[in-house]
Amino acid sequence: MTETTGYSGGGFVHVKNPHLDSMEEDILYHLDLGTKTHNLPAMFGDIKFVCVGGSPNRMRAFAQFMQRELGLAGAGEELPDICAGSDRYAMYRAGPVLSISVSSGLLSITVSSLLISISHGMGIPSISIMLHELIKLLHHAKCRDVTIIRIGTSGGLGIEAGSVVITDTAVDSSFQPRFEQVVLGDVVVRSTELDKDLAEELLACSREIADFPTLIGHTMCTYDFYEGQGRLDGALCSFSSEKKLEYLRRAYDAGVRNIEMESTAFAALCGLCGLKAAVVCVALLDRLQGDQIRASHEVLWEYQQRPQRLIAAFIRQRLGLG
Ligand code: R2B
Ligand code: URA
Repeated sequence: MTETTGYSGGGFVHVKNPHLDSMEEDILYHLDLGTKTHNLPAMFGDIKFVCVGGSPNRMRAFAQFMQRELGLAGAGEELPDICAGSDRYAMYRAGPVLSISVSSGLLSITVSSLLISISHGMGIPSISIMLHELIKLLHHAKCRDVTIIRIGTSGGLGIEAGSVVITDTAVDSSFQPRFEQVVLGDVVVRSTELDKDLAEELLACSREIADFPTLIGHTMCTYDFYEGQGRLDGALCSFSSEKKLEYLRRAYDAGVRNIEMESTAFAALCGLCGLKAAVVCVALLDRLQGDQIRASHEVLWEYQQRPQRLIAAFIRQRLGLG
C-alpha cells in the first residue's frame, strides 16, 4: 500500500485519523501535555516554526540562541522545559511573544510562542513517537502555516567535514525515496519528499553565511549507526572494507551526500500531515575517509552550530528582520 503527501487546507495541520474526533481527551503522554490539562491553543496557537533535533541540550541551546537572535524578551535567561514532567523529550520555546488586542473595549494580552525547539532522541522509533504527539499538539492548538525543520548531525559522503547538507529527498538504505512502516502486519510505504522551495530558500540563506560549505543533496536514513551505515568499527561487522566502500560509492552515485537516522520518518509524517518540512544536517566526517568521529569536542561543537546559524538566518529573513 502506498500513501501520498497530504493537503493541508487553510494552512492548518492535517491529522489523518478519524478516531481523534470521537476522543473526549487526548493525552500526549510522552510530552506530558493534554487537551484537558493544558490550553494548547493559548500555549502554542501562534507557533510558526518548529525545530527538532536529537539532543535535549542542543535544542535548549538552540532556543536560547534564537531568543538572542530574534531579540525576544527574556534573552539570556534560563528556559524552562515545557515537557519537564516527562523525561522522554524536552521542549523549549523562544518567546514569549506578546500580542495585545482590544475588542469591545476589553484589552486582552496573549502570551504565546513563535518558535518551539524539541528533542527527538536517536532513530526512527524515537522521532516517530515525538512527531505523532507534536503533530497532534499543533492540530489541537489550531496552528497555521507551520514550518518544521530537523537540525542535526550526519556522516558526510564525499563532502568535507563541517559541510551542511539541506536534504532534497530522504532515501532509505536502498536509496529509494520511501519510508516503510509495518501497520497491522502489512508494510505501508510512504513518500519521503520534502518541500523543494523551502530547501532552495534555505540554500539561498546559506549564501549569506560564507564560512562553511552548504549544499543540497539526498540524505540516506538508516536503522543503525554501525553496520546499517556500512561501518567497520561496530561490535559486529559482517562485510569487508571493499564491500563497504563499494556500497558507499553506490550511495554517492545515487545522489546521497549524507547519512543519518531520522529523515525518512520525519519527511513521511510531516508530508502526510501538510507540514512544510526541511532537514538540515552538518556532516561530522566524510565516510569515504573513515568511520570514527575523531574531531575534538570544540570542533564538533562549532560544527553543530552551523545548522542553527543557518536556521536563525532563515527565520530572521522570514520575519523581515534582515
Ligand atoms: C545523527 O546522529 C545520531 C547518531 O549519532 C542520529 O540520531 C542521527 O540521525
Ligand atoms: N550521525 C549519523 O547517523 N552518522 C554519522 O556518521 C554521524 C552522525
